[in-house]
Amino acid sequence: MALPEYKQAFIEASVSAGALQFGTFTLKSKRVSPYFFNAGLFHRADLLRSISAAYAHTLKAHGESDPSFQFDVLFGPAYKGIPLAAATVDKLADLDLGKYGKKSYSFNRKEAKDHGEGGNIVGASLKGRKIVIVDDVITAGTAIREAIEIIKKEGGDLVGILVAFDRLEKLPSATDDDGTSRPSAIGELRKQYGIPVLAILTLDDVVEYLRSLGSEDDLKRLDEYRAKYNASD
Ligand code: OMP
Repeated sequence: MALPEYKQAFIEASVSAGALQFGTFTLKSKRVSPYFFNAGLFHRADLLRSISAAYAHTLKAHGESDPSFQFDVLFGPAYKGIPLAAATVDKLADLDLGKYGKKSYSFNRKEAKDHGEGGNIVGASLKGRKIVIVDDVITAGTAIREAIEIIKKEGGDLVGILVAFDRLEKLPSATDDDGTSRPSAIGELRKQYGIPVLAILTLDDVVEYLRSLGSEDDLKRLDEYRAKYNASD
């Protein structure tokens, strides 16, 4: 099946930005991965525009498939989520000003502030509002769970999660690379919170891309990694 145009454009932008890298990388979860997705590299204007367009189209498409899905605020966890949430809300307004023109973004401070406006949230207040988290990557789900805690503490109503890249990996455990199958980080979030967890790209898209390039070595290393960490659902 052909990929939607925005997805194809996003894969091409990821490659051109060098955001999709192959090699040996130690992840936050201590897993040693043969690839890494670095959303921090979308800093050039044309690349930022391509990632924000892909986020915005993903959200819009979900809203069209489920008209009951409504949100007020895109929350970008510090630091990497901050420009992503701001650029995405701007892009949504470009897509449909009537529908998205009054949506907001906000983010957390990493350090508490006790002067000026005070508080740990910059941008829209989360209290009583419907919130979508916009972040870069989900591996074991730790970063997203931290963001969820912030939203809870601020009295926000979490209605969805949107990431650029879902690595389709399983939840962490004490013996993380024991090869046993466990549920996916994203699947558990969906189940636990009963909300949509949306991704522009997943590992499956990368595998497809490598196949189209005929990169057998990278594919083999990815297969070995998947045998250890891929989720069972
Ligand atoms: P978890 O907290 O394990 O879900 O890891 C997600 C975070 O790891 C992301 O917010 C990134 O900071 C970082 N990361 C990437 O940016 N790209 C990757 O391909 C993998 C990771 C990672 O360390 O797992």
